[in-house]
Order: sequence, then C-alpha cells, then structure tokens
Amino acid sequence: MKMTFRWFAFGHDSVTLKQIKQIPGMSGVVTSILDIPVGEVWPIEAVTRLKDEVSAAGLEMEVIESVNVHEDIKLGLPTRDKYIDNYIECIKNLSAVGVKVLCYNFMPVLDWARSELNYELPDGSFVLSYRHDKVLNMDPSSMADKTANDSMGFELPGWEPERLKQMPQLIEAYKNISVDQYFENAKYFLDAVIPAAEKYGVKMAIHPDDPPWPIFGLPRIMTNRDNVRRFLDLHKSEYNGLTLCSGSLGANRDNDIPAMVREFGGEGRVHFVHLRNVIHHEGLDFDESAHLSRLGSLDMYEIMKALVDIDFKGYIRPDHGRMIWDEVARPGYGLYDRALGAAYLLGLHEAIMKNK
Ligand SMILES: [Mn+2]
Repeated sequence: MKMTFRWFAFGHDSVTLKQIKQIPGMSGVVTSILDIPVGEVWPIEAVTRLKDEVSAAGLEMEVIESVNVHEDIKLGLPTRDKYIDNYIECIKNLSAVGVKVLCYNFMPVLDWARSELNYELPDGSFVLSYRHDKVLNMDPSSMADKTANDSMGFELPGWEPERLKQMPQLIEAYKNISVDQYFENAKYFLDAVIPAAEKYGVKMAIHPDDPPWPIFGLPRIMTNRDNVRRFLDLHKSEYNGLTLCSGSLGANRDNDIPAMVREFGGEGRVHFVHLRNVIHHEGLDFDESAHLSRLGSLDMYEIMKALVDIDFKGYIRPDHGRMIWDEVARPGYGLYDRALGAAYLLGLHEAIMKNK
C-alpha cells in the first residue's frame, strides 16, 4: 500500500509540498483543483500544471479527491447528460497525467456536516465535532456566514459559499427524491461513467456519507454495509469501487470497519482508505480525535490488520487531524497531527507485517 497526504493545490493550503515530502514514508499527495466550478471540465493544461508541480516536489499524484458530481446528476435532471460528458472528459484528462484513482462522493448538497469546526478536546487541541441536536437545529441558509467565521479563512471543500447560498433551494429540490430513486440516479451515473473509467484506467472510489445517516431530510445512501453493497452492485466492475473512510463510517458504532475492509477490500473493490479515529458519545454525537486506538473509539490496529490480511495494494492517507501546536490551517487539515497520524499508521503496518 502507498501512504499519501491530502494537499489543496494552487494557494488553497497552508501546508507545502516540501513539508509533505519530509513526512517519513510519504509517496504522494491526494489533491484536486478547487477553482473550477462543479460540473465543468478540468482542462488538460490545469491538470498538467498540477501534476508538474507535484512531480517537481518529488511526490506522486495518483489519487484525486475529489471531482465533485453536479447536483443535476444527483437529482436526475434532464441536464445531467451534459455534466456526465464533462465528468468523463475529466477522467480522460486525469488519466493522461497518470491518475489511477478518483475519489468522489454522491452526497446530496453537503459533502459532510459537523456542528463545530474548532471544538477543544481536554488536551487543548481543536477538532471537528458533531452534536446531533445542534445540527438538527442549524438553519441551512445561515451556514455560509457561520462556516466562513469558523474555517480560519479557508474555503472548505463541499462548503463553498456559492453552494451554501443555494442551500434552501437545493434542499427543497430533493424533497421528493426517495432513497430508491437516489440509487437509480446513481446507477445512471455509474452506467455512463464506469465504462469510461475502465477505458482510461482510472478506478472510481466513492466516499461514504459523513456522517453516515440522514440530515436535513436529504437522501443519503453510503451509510452502512448493506448500502455500500447495494451501491457496488449497481454496476459490477472493479472500477466501481470504494474509498473506505474509517472516520465517516465509524461515526456509526454499528459499522464494523475491519469487516468492511475484509469484505469489500477482499473483492478488490476498495482502492483508497482514509484512516482516522472518532470518539463516540451519547446517541449520534461524536468528536474527531488523534489517530491512536487508545484515544478514540475505533481500533486502528484491527483496521490496519484487516488491510494487511487482504494484501491491500491501494492508497491510504491519514484523514483529519487535530489542530495542535498553535498551527493555523484548514480545519482538520493541518500538517502536524496528520503527520503524526501517518507515522503512527506506518508503525502499526510495520509491526503487523513483521508479526505475520
Ligand atoms: Mn474521509
């Protein structure tokens, strides 16, 4: 498996490629182009420029996260075909510069949700936190301002101001879309895109819903083992695969992450793994935490052991870290704690391999 690090390109990250290169065991970055509106083609010039910048730093760019799916595709509108054509063009251009895996999601309106971006843990670090009653009482139309205040000046992927401004209308548009209909819309997308992904050699890897349950009355489908199975069965191809995010799926204590690694990874359907820990509280509440098993509710050793047991050959990355040592960075995406997480995960990996 290859260890990677998420990096936001073209001036959108406080972390530099030079810093990432110095994290022990790092093979490459997982990146994206935030400046292109959802639904537009990523031009070959921009993709090449990105690849050249990453290569010059001595890092690989084999995973992209994310090329977002236009709402018209998710809503199943007649205009979706145009956006699907653009999506395929993106896959083609990314393939041309050596991209092997494309992480994306099929979450309506919002990529992820938390009630706080700077929640203080007892150790004085700051993390993203989720309190279900607070999220239920959030006014979606006011989120643009709240997020701008809390995000230390960074535009958060999935929470772009433009998108947030349209929230009330978008939520309304999903009112009559059932979960079954939503799976149908996903199948339409997959039936068009997966053959292209096969042709260009880019494995699609859907990210689970974060958190893995419905919010704001929106249909959410990537939430548990059965729904992941259903999604992967919509179009049976190795190229219709999964980004297994331990923290997203693991927010629901009923999800058995090592078992999912063994089931879906064992079939060659997991191409990318996000590794982070969460602390479960009452009900659906949770905080993000440091990566160590002893500091959260997930057993990271068992997850890594499952990856070793299935001889996982894809990409992993430390997911969100705490904000520590007075770092000012995009919430969840500071340098320090994610670097500590990477070292810890590689340590687990080495120990498991030597004990095999
Ligand atoms: Mn993730």
